[in-house]
Amino acid sequence: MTTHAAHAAAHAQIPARFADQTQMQNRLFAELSRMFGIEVPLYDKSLLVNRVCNRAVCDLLASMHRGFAVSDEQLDKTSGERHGAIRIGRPDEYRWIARFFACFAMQPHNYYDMTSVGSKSQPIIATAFRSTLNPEHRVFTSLLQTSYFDPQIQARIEALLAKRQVFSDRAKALIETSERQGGLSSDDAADLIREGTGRIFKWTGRARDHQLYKDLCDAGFKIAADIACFENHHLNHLTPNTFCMDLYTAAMKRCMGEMDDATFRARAELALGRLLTTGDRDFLRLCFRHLSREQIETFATGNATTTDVRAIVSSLAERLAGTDLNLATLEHAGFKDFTEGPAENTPVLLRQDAYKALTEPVVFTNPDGTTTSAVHTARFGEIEQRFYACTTEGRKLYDDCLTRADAAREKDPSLPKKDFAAYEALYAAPFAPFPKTLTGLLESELVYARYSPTAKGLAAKGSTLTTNIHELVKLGHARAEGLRYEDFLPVSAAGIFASNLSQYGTKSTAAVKPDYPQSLLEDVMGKKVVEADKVYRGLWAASLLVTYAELGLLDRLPPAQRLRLEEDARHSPAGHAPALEHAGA
Ligand code: OOG
Ligand code: NI
Repeated sequence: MTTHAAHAAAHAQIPARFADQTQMQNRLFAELSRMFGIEVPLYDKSLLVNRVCNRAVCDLLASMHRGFAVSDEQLDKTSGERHGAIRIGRPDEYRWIARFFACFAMQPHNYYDMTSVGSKSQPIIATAFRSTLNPEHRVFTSLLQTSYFDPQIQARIEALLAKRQVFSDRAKALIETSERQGGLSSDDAADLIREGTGRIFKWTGRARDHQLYKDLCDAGFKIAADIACFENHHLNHLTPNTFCMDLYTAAMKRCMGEMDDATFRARAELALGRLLTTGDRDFLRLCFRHLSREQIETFATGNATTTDVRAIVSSLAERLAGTDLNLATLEHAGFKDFTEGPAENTPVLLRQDAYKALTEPVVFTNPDGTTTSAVHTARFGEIEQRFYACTTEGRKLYDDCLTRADAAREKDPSLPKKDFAAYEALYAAPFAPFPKTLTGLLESELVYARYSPTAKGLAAKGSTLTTNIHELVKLGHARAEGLRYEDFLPVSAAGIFASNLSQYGTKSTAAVKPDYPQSLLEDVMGKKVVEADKVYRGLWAASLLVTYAELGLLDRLPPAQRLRLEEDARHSPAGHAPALEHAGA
């Protein structure tokens, strides 16, 4: 299937007798979150911490923007976004997983070759399943590459993996039904979701072959042990979104007993205080996608001050001191010392942080029928905050800045704990080339936006002559909405594998490390990977063409520029291609 056809299929009209696939997706992730909350009490509590922090952010935003209000119900909905991570052992299992997610309108986006990220490399290739447009949920899905290892280890891993059946016959039948009919009845949809939470993604606390597990871990192949010795594709983590990363991480450290009340208040006042400048209309649009740009423009500017910040932090601090949020009483391995991704003041791509992997009891059944009680450390508690999607130039700049920031951090890894302010300044310095506002980022062409004409622009149609989009925005004839980054970052992901395996990387022990091209994973799935960058660029280009057309400026565009935009717009998801004929071209 071509990328285009894949989009068309993903957005094809589903007949009403079938369950809506987006609703199925929301249901699946709500149920997975419930399942994970029961499996891991610390995760459940971390959701509560996130909720009270997000509420605090909303309270501040409400005093900054008159008319802005988020009900508890809406907050729960907005905070329901999740990304999961699973690790698959066999290619045939991976194909079933791809087919399973397709039932929920989730398609593979981007290819991540984790075997070639330097010293952090893992024997893993991956893609992320998500909806192409407005995704709320994603699953980073890894496939173990046994050819990364020497033939002996490879054979032992494959022999053990060959003995499991993760998908029940019922699950397979439901997936086939969905493919044949083009959807599932609501009863069948509920059954398929139950297959997910009751079996496919469930943590059972049972594993197989303790000798192999030990041999793999001792040899440094912890990721292979995490995959091969278990009975199914248990969730490694299920990550919610925060509106304010630094507020959340401080709150978690406070609740987990790593930070005293005074330090928490200072940290929280700093984080929320920064929102007084950064929490503008663009920020509202980024966090609250149920609000349209037009609705947001009706909000009047409030007069929030640091006094409001202090009051909000004060009641948040009291809430966190509640006995129900005393997470120090739960067994845990602490919170990470620093956040992955761009510096706090640079709103691009995504920032991620986590409480470290928990050590959980596991009972192994051995080949001779005996059992061994042991522990396994892999599942951890990630959090993320998403910002703007970068252009190719933006991404290159990000990668450069990150390399320098990482190097600066590695010179003194204890700095975040010793002197947080000094650490923040050190880490932010390499990101200085990035403008810090959406307008600045767009004018430097480092991020993507979706443009549209304003009423003022339409009224002035014919009188403006510039085709410079930034000029048009300044004149108030067009508006921009930053496109949110919906994917993952290979270097951050490598850091995540590293931190939850407490191991930097896994070296290949094959005679010659094989290459792992994208086509390998596409052959496994029997479908193409959607190139997310082309989609962001397509949405950007299509919106520009419509804007120019509606403002009567299309004919003024230099022909080469117009041709390039039309070329790029072809990758805009189906149903969102510019309707130029109707737009007065
Ligand atoms: C997946 C690591 C990638 C992320 O957020 O980048 C990931 C894993 O640990 O299995 O989840
Ligand atoms: Ni993750």
